[in-house]
Amino acid sequence: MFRMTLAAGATAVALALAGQATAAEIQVKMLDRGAQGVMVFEPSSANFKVGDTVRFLPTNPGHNVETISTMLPPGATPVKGAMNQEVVVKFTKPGVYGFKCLPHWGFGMVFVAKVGDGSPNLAAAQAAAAKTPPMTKKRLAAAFAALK
Ligand SMILES: [Cu+2]
Repeated sequence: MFRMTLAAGATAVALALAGQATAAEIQVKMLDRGAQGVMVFEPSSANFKVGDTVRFLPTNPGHNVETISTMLPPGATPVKGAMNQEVVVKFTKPGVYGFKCLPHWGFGMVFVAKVGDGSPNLAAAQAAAAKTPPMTKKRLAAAFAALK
């Protein structure tokens, strides 16, 4: 019994160390309909560490993903995916990254990534979000609210 407990403890430590060394990937679906309504990225926001990646999956056709120019950390590279294209973005700079589906921007089809504590442009990104069309603004506010 004592030996089993020790082994379980060692496994937990090994897993914790592996978690620190391995960058995480979060998958985001592009959907015609999701839990938040029509034309959504699901999930609509997530927290990342520098070095993590996000993979946008064209689950339903008719969507693309590209960065929102006013919601990008200083020095970060803009991204523009083609329609129905899977896009993988590795976050090399801390800050807030806004993504949109161009055809459904007005519907509020947006995704927000907060990398690290987001501090380089968190305030600027939230100020930019407040100036977007009504449905977009509402979805962006919900996306920010769901972040840690
Ligand atoms: Cu779309």
